[in-house]
Formats: sequence, C-alpha cells, structure tokens
Amino acid sequence: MLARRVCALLLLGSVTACSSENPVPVFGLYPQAVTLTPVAYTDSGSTEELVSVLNETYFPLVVRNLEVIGPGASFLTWGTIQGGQQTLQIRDVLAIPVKVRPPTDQEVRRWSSGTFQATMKFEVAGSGAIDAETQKFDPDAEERVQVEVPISFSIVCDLDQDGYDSTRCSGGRDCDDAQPSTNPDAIEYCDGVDSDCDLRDDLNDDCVET
Ligand SMILES: [Ca+2]
Ligand SMILES: [Ca+2]
Ligand SMILES: [Ca+2]
Repeated sequence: MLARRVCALLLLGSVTACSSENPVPVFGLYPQAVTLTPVAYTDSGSTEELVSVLNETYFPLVVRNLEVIGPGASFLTWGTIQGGQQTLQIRDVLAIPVKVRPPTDQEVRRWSSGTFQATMKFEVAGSGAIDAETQKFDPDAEERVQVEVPISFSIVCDLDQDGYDSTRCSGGRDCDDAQPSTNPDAIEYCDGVDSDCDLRDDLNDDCVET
C-alpha cells in the first residue's frame, strides 16, 4: 500500500525509475556522471564541477550521508553538507562542487599517467507523500534512495605528449617534459642541450649536426 501510493506521486524527476517493488523519491540530478578536466603534475587542480540535486517533488526532500569513495577519492575535494544533512524545499537545488585537488610533491613522485575513478554517494529521502487514493498528505511516509554519481579524471605526467613521462613522475624518463624533441629515444643533436636524457651533453655524447 505504501509502496504504491508513494510511487504514484513521485514520478516527476529523472533519476530513478519507480516500481511497485522498489518505490523511491524521484528528483533531478545534474550531472549524473562527472568527468573532471585532466590534471597535470604541474597543475594547481582541476576545474570545479557541480553535482546538483533539484527537488522536483511536491514535498521537502532531505539529502544526507554524503561521501566520496573509490581509488581516486584521495585526490578529490568536494563540498560538504552543513550539519550532515540538508532539507530541500520544493524547487530547491543543492549543488555539491567536486574537483581534483593540487598534488603534493610526494604524490607527484608516485604518480604516472592514468585515469582514476571515484563515486559520490548520498541518500535522498522523501519526508512526506500524498496518498494516491485519498489525495491527502501523509507526513509520516518516508522513502529513501541511495544515489551514486561516478566521477572520473586523468592525471597527466607527459605534458609535451612525446610519449615519455616526466622524470618528476614515477618511472618517468623525460628530462624536459616541455620539449617533445627531448626524450630518452631522441637523437643527440648538437643544440646545446642533453637531447636524449642520458645526462651527457653534446660534447660528450657524439652529437649530430642539425
Ligand atoms: Ca614527455
Ligand atoms: Ca643535444
Ligand atoms: Ca645526451
């Protein structure tokens, strides 16, 4: 009975389908997956993205139990919910920012280029519902849904895109990651720099005239 009446009145939003077996509050969630801008080892962090919850129902919703988990979570910063939970009145929006934080020097030495995943999780609860049969508001009716928003981002250790990671990153062999003509497999031209990253300069490395 409870399942049917809640389902009947929450079919406004876009996130989760409602069935008689699994009634849930339905609301607007934007975006439903987040891809953050790539972060280089020299960056100060990624561009902030927002995960927004819009209350499209006819009654207040509560958002709570926010957490970010997964292998990439330690690189992320995100907005918190003041007091642990927030009530969204009708048409209210809760916007939760998320971004990749600036790396520490120690982390940069452990990084190599790669893609990381994390998941933002929170609960949305309907704090009341209108009975489909009686058309009366029932403040005691509460239905909950667990929301999971996938988050992905890349850490880039090859800024000049010559195929070799910077020596600042884990296992990196590119001694000048701003110059694609300098890398471990480059020709040692007589140009005044250690072109092939073997720590020998032109004079001591049989350089080739350009
Ligand atoms: Ca490189
Ligand atoms: Ca050279
Ligand atoms: Ca050299």
